[in-house]
Amino acid sequence: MGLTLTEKIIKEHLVVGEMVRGTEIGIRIDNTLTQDSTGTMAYLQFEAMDVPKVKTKKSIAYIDHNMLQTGPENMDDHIYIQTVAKKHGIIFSKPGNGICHQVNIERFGKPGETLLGSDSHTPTGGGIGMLAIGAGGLDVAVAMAGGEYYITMPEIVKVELKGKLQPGVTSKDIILEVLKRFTVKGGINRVFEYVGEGVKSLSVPDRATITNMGAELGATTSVFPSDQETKLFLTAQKREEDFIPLNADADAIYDEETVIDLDQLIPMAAAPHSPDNIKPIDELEGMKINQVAIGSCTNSSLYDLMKVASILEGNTVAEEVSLVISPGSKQVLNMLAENGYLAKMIDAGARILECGCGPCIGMGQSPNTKGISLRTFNRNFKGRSGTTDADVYLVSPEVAAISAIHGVITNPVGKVDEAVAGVEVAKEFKVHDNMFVAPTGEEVEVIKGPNIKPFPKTEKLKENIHKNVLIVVEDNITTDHIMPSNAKLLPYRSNIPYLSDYCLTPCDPEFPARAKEQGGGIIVAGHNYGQGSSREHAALAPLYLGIKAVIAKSFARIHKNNLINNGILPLIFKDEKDYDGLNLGDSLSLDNILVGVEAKELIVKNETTGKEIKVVLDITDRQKEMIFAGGLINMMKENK
Ligand code: MIC
Ligand code: SF4
Repeated sequence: MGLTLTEKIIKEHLVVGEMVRGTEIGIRIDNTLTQDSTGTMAYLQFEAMDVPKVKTKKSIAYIDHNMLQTGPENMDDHIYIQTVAKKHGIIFSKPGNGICHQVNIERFGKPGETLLGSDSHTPTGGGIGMLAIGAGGLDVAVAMAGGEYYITMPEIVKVELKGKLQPGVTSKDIILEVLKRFTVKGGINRVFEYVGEGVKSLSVPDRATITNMGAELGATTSVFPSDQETKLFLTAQKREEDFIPLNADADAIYDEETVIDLDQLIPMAAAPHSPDNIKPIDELEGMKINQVAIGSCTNSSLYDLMKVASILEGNTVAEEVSLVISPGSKQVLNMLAENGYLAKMIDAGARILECGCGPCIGMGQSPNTKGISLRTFNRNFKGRSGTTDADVYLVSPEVAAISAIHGVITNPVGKVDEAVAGVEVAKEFKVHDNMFVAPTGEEVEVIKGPNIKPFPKTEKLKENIHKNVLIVVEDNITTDHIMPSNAKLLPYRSNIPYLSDYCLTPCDPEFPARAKEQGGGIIVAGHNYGQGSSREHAALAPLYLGIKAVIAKSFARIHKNNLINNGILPLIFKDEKDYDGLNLGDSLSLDNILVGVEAKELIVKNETTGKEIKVVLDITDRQKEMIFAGGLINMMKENK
């Protein structure tokens, strides 16, 4: 029986378990990446493991999120990461070098290898044929220390691409189509594997847009074959030696198949406030816009930005529109400067930002009150832009650029064909790796500024929990709700006590105060709780506030792992209807917890209503041990 590409890479890296769908497997991690806003916690945890040098092939620490530096906190974090990286054998990518996923695919991505990153968009690496997975910082720290990474052996979805995209339609529209079909929770414990004739016509940057935004499906990852296009890209990056051909066997067996006819695809947008709220551009055409933001790890490659520049050339951004462009990397910006495309953008009236995440994570450029913002990014959760009542539409660079000129949402088909016709992926990239700092092996003093506070400690699981319901939230609550990030909060990613005062405030501003007053409690949630980012802070802040358990209809993969890693019980309603019976302030009793966790089924008594409900723990035996120990670090200490 043939193997899928995913199975082939997993087989090469399998350390624990067998490739049986739904069972837990441990895989060897070749490479890791961190970024600054999850990195400080990851490195504090790595330091606690007492491992002198990382054991991976390559580990890279990027600075790309917190770059506004409105106070000393950001740069304190950068210096901590730079010094800790140098000490432990980690390559440091200086601020300004670019967004981790864009730079990683340019300079380090290697077909057939594994990559674990403390950022949910790490699957971008699947565009170059890697098995690239996002995780919490602690899991990345363990991988840097040589430990395997555990996942549920995923189901594998075959996405067959037929035909060829029409001018004005892009790879962004392919992933929007996949999101329309599968939704933001359709990818949990699944890998999306792209195959078929249509793959050949997609360049590596096109593919990376798709694998990047595959994160929005909740998928473990997405992957493309490594073929002639991959070889061309690696050769152009002067890394031809990193190429190996890789694809699925012709008789590989998939768990589900879907076919996308590229010829039929049309430009689309993800409408507010979810990446799966897909609408055809035609339906939105003519809507007045206030802002256009082009960039992010989804669409900031040289190829994308040259198309944008070509559309803008000779035009002027509409009077009432602010257009901001953030190039994905120093390589991209440098080449745009050299080939004159940067001048075309500036001339049209674009505001050029530095290479980084910027507006994607609300680090500046928040839209106006009730503003309409068109973004080439991957997430449009309510409030993520920094403006609570703004409406954010996610679109391709083509839609963004043409709409910026017209001042209204505009279908690019027939309007940009000529402009973008000549734009191709570079045959030779400008390679000058001078913003990477290599670890030298010398003695390094790790510098921790006053903003860097220790991560909260966890304790062994207790026999009973008697606590109140502190909040009841609906389906698809994101980690942006649980631990909001914006220009005001991102500087405090190393300071959990400070951040905890903002925990879940987009859902209920009183939550942190209530949690503190009652000495902790229980969160009740709907489906897909914790979707979105990998930020461990969405578990660490509740931990700090004394949250003992979350009872939900279902959980997103990374967030569930982060809860378990920190000793918080991720309980699932056995009967979903019981969600309706729990209300804010209800007093809950969980008794005989140790026995219940062992059996992976517990009884929750609602002392307020007198009703008993059943909840289950969908965890592996390894995770059970972690829950008993009160989290991963405690478990590691116990097993020493
Ligand atoms: C995001 O896009 O939400 C982030 C910011 O990159 C996060 C990481 C973080 O919260 O620091 C992610 O995607 O994991
Ligand atoms: Fe940065 Fe946005 Fe990408 Fe997250 S999604 S890594 S914030 S550019």
